[in-house]
Amino acid sequence: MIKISAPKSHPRFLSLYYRDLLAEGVRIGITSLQGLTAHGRGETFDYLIGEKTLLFAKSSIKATAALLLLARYPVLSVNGNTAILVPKEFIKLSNLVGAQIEVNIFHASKERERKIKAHLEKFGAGRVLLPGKARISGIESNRWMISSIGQKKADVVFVPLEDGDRTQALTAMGKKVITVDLNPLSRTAQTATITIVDNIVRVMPLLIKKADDLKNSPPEKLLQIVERYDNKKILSEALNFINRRLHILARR
Ligand code: PTJ
Repeated sequence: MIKISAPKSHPRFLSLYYRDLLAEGVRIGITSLQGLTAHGRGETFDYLIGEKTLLFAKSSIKATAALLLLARYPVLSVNGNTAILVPKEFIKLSNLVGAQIEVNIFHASKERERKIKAHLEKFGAGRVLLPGKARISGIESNRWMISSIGQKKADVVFVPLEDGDRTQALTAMGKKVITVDLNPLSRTAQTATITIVDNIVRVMPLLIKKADDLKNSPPEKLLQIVERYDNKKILSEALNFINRRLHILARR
């Protein structure tokens, strides 16, 4: 049972709730301590976009749903933050699009990997892959270790909440990479095939709904959605939105 420190009537209740959830994640050995600071970075950008799912994020969510449905072998990569924030949603999405779930963490800990796997299984996950002997070439962080029946085989990899070295390396291996990152300037946001600039807790239910809506669409329609999508344009829309919003707020 998570101990929530704020009353439900508090104007920032949701924000406090997710902080408590992450603190609980650290307490039960799922989330890294660094995950708390990463969340703080995300919160800053969430303030800048007004804590809403904006049109540019909706376009990315639609393209993500289409790409995951088209994928031959999609893999959803889970870390210590996403495991505690959206475990049920990860499982639902993996079932809907027929994707593998693979644990892949930056701050090395075999024990935390096992705990993340067990946590997802507790929520009903069928198969959760752990990093194995396969590797992502070109990176030196702990994330280089991957499963030979997970990311190694994947054509599309979903890697939310990371600002790092993996996206470019996966792209160099010929894979398409999707991320969720509130910071449109992060390395991962800038180099992914699709970047959803929004909070993961708002994204996952919308992504599940969109994948469900599109799941019986003909492949030509899904392909058209993916081909029309332009990530550079989406990132500049996000930055322009923040820029305009700050100008308006500063003039008040
Ligand atoms: O469990 P581990 O060891 O894999 O560690 C996970 C973290 C998240 C600590 C690790 O991947 C990391 O250090 O990530 P970064 O480099 O801080 O990048 C995380 C990115 O996600 C940042 O650009 C944040 O702005 C963004 N972010 C944080 N919280 C959210 C978010 N984006 C969307 N929704 C959030 N809730």
